[in-house]
Amino acid sequence: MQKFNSQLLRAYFICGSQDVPAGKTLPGLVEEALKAGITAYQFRDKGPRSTLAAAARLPLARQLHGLCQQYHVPFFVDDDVDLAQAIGAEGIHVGQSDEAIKQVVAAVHEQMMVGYSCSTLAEIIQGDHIGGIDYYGSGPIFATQSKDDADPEIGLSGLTQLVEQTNRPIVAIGGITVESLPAIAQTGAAGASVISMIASSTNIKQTVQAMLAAPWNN
Ligand code: TZP
Ligand code: MG
Repeated sequence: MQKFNSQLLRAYFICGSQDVPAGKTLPGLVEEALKAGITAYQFRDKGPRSTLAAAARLPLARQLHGLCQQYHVPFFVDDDVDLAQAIGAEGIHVGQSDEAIKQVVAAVHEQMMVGYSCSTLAEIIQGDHIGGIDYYGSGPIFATQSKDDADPEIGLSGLTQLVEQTNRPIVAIGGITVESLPAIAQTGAAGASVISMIASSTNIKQTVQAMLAAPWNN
């Protein structure tokens, strides 16, 4: 099992079939991001714009996991413990409305790293009482086009409050751009997790370099 280190949150790429621009493939895009130096990848294939057939989910996840292994980058699965266990993923990410966090932690204990979405003080306080969580994902910080049912934006001030509340590392999510990276880092966040900033970038190398260069709290 890979030991969690908050530096792996610095340049965290999330991508599923619904996020791939025309003319690209998910494996092609993930490999570009890996070459550019992302520190973590999350397979998040969901929502009405997913183009992936159910039967294709496992083989595609295996293929993407294999790519990440070549680059020594941890592979997280969003909200699917069975899939994460089937492919031996390095991590699982759980949302507030996904599989119950306590059950997930119990199931994957000592197998993989665990991330948990917490975007309010109450959620963080509840999360802090649960052992075995490695990091929180908090947001959306800004408006996002990538999630149809996104919660209201918490802004930089909301993110700062969450960071001040907990000792666990927080990776920011939602509407993050190259321009907003310094302000995100200034809140004390450990990194940025992004979909469109990388998936739709015209220069993925430069985009990932900007993520790696921000003054993260780790
Ligand atoms: N959860 C909160 S916002 C979001 C998710 C999955 C989407 C982030 O995508 P983008 O393109 O980086 O705003
Ligand atoms: Mg989720």
